[in-house]
Parts: sequence; structure tokens; C-alpha cells
Amino acid sequence: MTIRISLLNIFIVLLLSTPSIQFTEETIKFAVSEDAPINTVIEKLTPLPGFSYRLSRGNSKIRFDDQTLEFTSSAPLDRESENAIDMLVITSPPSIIHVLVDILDVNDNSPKFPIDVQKIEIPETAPIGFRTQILGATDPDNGANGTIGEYSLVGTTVDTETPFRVVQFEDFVFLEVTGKLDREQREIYEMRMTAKDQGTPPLSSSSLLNIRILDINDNPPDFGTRTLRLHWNGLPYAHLFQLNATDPDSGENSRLTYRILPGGGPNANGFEIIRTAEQGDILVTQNSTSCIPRCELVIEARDSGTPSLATTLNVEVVMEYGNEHEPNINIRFYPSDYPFIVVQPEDVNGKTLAILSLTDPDGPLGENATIRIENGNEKSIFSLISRQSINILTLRNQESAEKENTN
Ligand SMILES: [Ca+2]
Ligand SMILES: [Ca+2]
Ligand SMILES: [Ca+2]
Ligand SMILES: [Ca+2]
Repeated sequence: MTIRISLLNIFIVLLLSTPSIQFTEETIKFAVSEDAPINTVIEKLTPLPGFSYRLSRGNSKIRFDDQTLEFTSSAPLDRESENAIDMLVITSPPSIIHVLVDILDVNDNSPKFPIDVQKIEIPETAPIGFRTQILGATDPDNGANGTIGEYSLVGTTVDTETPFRVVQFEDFVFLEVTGKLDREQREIYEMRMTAKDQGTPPLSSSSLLNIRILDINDNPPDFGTRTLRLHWNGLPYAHLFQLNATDPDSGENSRLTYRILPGGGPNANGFEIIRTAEQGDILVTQNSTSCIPRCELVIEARDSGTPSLATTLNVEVVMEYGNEHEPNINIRFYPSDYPFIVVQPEDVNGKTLAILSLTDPDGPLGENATIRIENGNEKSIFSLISRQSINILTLRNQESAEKENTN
């Protein structure tokens, strides 16, 4: 116990008798804006009497003057490549000064998009609120200077009402649908997207968004009508109708095939659909077709989308004969005693010999129907006069008629 007390006393005596320690180690911090011009005096050390200073570890961008003790910028600074500079000054009598220089940010970078044109595809049935991720801009500045405050979207064509907006969510950027899309109305939107940082003043830059609206099979084929009445003259293999449904969708979604629905109506079996190079799909009759008095069938047009959409057309085929028969000439003789014309010697020119009328099994004769004497009237004994629909055969040249003994 006695020994331990005496050692402690010695230590205390030693401490009291040692001269005060001159060595110190301190750290000083200051800051400079990254846009500081060269030769800007940034900071100055306060000299201690009797001390000299020298730079032990320097930096090419900040110079230390060991006489004026000033730190001066000696090269352009760039926070984005070096955001702090660390230097070391030692003194004599010896002590150490750590020098830490913060490089303060200036908004000297515009936001930057990774590519100039982004191609985006959105299905036309995408609902309002639908989002698809796109590439946002980055900004290497610090804090607000490097934060994209807003994205704006402007169509590159005058007529554009843009059914889109750009939204940020955490670190992601999305294109959001804000209006109804319809590829059949508009397939391509080309828009300029601008990103603006929150610096003061803000900087911005832009890139193009090329938005293609993808087709969805959202339109069934359209015949333009639900029912169709066709006339058929009864001839086999008649081309009755060129199937002409339309479908405003694209590609397979608008590629149409036609068929006659089974069991579509009476006598529907007598028809088929053929495809020709010139006219496409045509409804034709078959050899054995008969429609008395009419045929009914249902034709379906179906697109090739997945799933496909179909429309039906109710077709009625009615018999309507065309001009297949020659007109009949009906003759009423005057006098009606004989089934032929009799010219008596006493008959005078101008006498009515017969009334002729025309009938046609194809239907009423039109105004263009005409009747004439084709031969046998070389001596012009007869004259045929047509007035409106009445045809009168008269005696014209009684003198030329030869007498004939009918006995
Ligand atoms: Ca910036
Ligand atoms: Ca900067
Ligand atoms: Ca379709
Ligand atoms: Ca469509």
C-alpha cells in the first residue's frame, strides 16, 4: 500500500513539471460555391503569433498561400465530380490543421433524358387512370437543383388534345391515360415531354414520346344493314350479292370470313359463298336452288380477332324473273268470221283489218315495246299504225291485193 501511494505521487509530480504541450490538431471547415471564379479568396487562416504554416497535402483546385494564409480557387470547381476537398496544413511549432472544403451546388445541369425518343405502346382499351412506366429525366445537381419538379406534355401537332399526362411516383415516372383512346380514331400521338428541375431559376429539357395505340378487336363486322332483300331470276349459279361488310379494326381484327348459318331459313341450302379474285366473297345460287316463292337465309360475317366478333345479315331471296320470254302478239281480226284477214273487193283503203296487242309473260311491256311488219307486205297492201298501246292493221292499197279463189 505504501509503495502504490508513492508511485502516484511521482506521476503527479512529473505531470506538473512537464512544459505545456504546444501541439494541437484541429479541423476547420468552409465552403465554396462550385461556380466560384478562379482566384476567388475562399477562406483565410488566423495566424498564431510565432507560428509558420505550410501546406502538407494540397489540391489542384484550391491554392494555399503560406504567407497570406489565404485559400484561393485555382481551377474551375464542379460539385458533381468532386463535392468536397480535403487538405492538410501543418505548422511550426508543430500542429496539424485539417482543412475540409465543401463545394456548394449550383443549378448548372439541366435534367437529362436517357434517350431522345421513347416509343410507347398502349392498348386502345386502356381505361382512364391506366399507367405505363416510362423513362424519366435525371439531374446530377443536388437537392432541389437536382429534383424534377414537374413533367409537362405537349402535342407536337396543333390539333392534339392529349389524353395523357406524366406522373411521378417515388423514383418512377409513368405515362397516365386521362381520356378515352380509340385506335380507329387516332393511332399515333407524338408528344414532347419536358422535365423541369426545382432550381432557382429552374432548368428544363425535353424528349419525344411516340405513343402508338394498339388495336383491340372492339368492332364487330358491319353489313350496314340487318336485312337484305335480293331478287333472283331463277338462273342457276347466279351471283346474287357481293358480301361487303366492313370492320374498322386493324389486321386480323378486321379480316372477315363469311358463311351461311346452318338452319338459317327455308331453302337456305341452295346457296353458297364463293371467293373470287375480282369481287371477293359472293353469294351465289346452286344448280338445284329453288325459291318458291322466296328463300331466307342468314349470312354471318366474322372477323379473325381473338376472340373474334361476328354480325349476321338476314337475307331474303325473292323470285323476280327477268326478260326471258318473247312477247306474244294477239290478233283480233275484222271481221272476225275468219281466222285470217279477208280483203273484199269493195273494201276501201283505210279499213281496219285487225287489232294487234302485245303481252309478255315476264310482265307488263314498257314504253319501248314496238311492233312492225317484218315481211309479206312488199306491195304495201297493209299499214300498221301504232298509237299509244293500240296497234291497228289497216288496208292501204286495196288495188294491189290479188284476188284469190278461196274455193
Ligand atoms: Ca439541375
Ligand atoms: Ca450543380
Ligand atoms: Ca373487328
Ligand atoms: Ca379496334
